[in-house]
Amino acid sequence: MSQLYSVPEHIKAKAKIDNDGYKKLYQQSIDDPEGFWSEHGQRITWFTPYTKVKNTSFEPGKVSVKWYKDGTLNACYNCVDRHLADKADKTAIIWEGDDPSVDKHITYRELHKEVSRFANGLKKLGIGKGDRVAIYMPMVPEAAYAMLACARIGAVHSVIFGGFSPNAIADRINDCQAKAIITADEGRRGGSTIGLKANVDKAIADDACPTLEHSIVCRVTEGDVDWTEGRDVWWHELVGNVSDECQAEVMNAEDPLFILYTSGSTGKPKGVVHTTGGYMVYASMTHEYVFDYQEDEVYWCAADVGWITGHSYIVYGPLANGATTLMFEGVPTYPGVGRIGEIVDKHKVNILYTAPTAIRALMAKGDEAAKTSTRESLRILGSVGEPINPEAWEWYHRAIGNGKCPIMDTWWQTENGGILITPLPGATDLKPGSATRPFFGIQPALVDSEGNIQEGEAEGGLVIKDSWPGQMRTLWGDHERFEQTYFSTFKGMYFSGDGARRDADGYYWITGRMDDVLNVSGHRLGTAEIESALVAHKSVAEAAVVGYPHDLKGQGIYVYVTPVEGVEVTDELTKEVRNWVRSELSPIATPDLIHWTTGLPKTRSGKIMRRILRKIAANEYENLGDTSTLADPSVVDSLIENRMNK
Ligand code: 6R9
Repeated sequence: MSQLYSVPEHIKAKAKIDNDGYKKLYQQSIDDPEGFWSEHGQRITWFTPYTKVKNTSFEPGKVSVKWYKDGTLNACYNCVDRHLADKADKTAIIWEGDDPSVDKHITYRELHKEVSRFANGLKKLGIGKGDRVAIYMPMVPEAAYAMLACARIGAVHSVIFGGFSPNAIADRINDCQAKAIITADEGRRGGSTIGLKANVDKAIADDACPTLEHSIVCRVTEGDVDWTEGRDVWWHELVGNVSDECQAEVMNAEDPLFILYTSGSTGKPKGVVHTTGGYMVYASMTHEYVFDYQEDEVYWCAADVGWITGHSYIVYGPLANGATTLMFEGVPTYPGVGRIGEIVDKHKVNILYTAPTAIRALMAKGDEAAKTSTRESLRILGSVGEPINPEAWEWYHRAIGNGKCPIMDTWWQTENGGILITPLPGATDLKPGSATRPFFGIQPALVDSEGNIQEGEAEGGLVIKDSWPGQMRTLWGDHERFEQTYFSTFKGMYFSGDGARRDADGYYWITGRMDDVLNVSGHRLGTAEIESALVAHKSVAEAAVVGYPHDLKGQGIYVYVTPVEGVEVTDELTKEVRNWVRSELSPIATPDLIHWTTGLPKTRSGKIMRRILRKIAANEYENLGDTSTLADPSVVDSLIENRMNK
């Protein structure tokens, strides 16, 4: 039995919701979703009020998700303009540079000016409502300005994580037919620079992205860049002589706000589409309640804007709530392992939301990470991205939170728009490793392989039985794949792809992905994507990729490859293949272990038996299951014999 951490008195005293409050509101949200979301939709400022609230169906063949469908609003207006009346001089964004001596405070008034100017700049280039704009930026305030400026003029942004390589950039631009990309000369991270514009140049060279007309470049490091006249334009020149005023476009609640690509179990990344009204309601409401955000607190989500966590909990949620949100350019371990705590002390951070992978990296250094700071300002901690193991949870609680800050272990996905399963600071007693209970309006269930709902204490596939406002609406340009991916495994329910267990108290424990998706340091990667990068190498004939338990990364990438006939396998080649994946896809997809083999375990119909490969990678040789259907069972023995060491 793990220890139970009850709600600390000092948290309870201030909290917006206690346990009775949670139970009452939750019940109301399930008994009367229409009434509940009609009331809470009011937290957003609407240009035209909605009369419709929930129009959703999970019915096979007719999956459709619409919320507030006759309301109109603008997401940027909600994040910026509506705070000018009473919070113009409040800090909206605290930006902390990679270099610890550099930071910047941006007020809501300044944010309004910067965003409006850039929005006018975009308009000058002929970008408008409905156009898609890719954003490939480092963690600088301009990344947030760019997102908000798109939202202001009704353009649909698609942020591409700054760690992706040229091929991945090109795929994403082409899938959504982006008209422009916003990038920077270079980004800074952990004391080094990354040539972002150079990556974009490579991605779009030779007319590889035919829809792309403009590349807008923000000057960040002043590093040298190549320049293509007519296509490339400097951000600062674009906004050189534009007005500070830009009317926010009137958008329908169901107009797309952004597309964000994420990995699935098949090769091609999926363009997850989020729309405006429901997303804003859900992002802002979860931000307020999950972190018990109180006026004048400093809130820091240490994610990257390239991921959904950055969208919902650095930009849209906190800014919609008029909060002060901290944006950090660097990494938790630079210049030293104490950086997170130092930033907390420097800016008096009250709420810190980060990922287990960062926590484990600091924990690996003993208590070094806590030595250079007091972190006395901290009140609430958060965790997201992967299961947090109880040891890391306890360490985070003790060493970072000084034993007094409750940890919100938040489970959710790109597809969900916002947090689905989570404690609330003033309401939930905590169990290390459990994401605990559903947020308002969320009906999780556990199903067996036939889709039968399991009651009470149980384990199974984690599904959500009904819609919530922040849910994705479709996959860009492929509604059929959307239905197929999320609603066909268990008919009439949204299937998350994760497995979970529910204990006797009704608490949920996420057990991890049930499909071919890896979670490496909190980054989602499809094994198929890595495999297609591998087989694109001239010496690789066939590849199979699986995850294995990794102390720091959560999951490591274990690669089985067969060489092309006649190719000699050398250390040099292994290195080359590893670097190839880095540059073809992304450094985050770098294989940890590369296992050359002359054969892969296949069924007689030619399917690779990944179940076996996963077991071998995890060093679990007993219980390999039935290998009798293999075309050549001897392959397994040879794989075991040559298993790569950790
Ligand atoms: C927000 C985000 C989603 C996948 C998800 C699950 C894993 C996220 C978790 C968690 C256990 C948590 N995941 N939070 N697992 N406990 N608190 O991370 O979105 O990048 O789409 O990843 O991450 O496996 O399915 P995304």
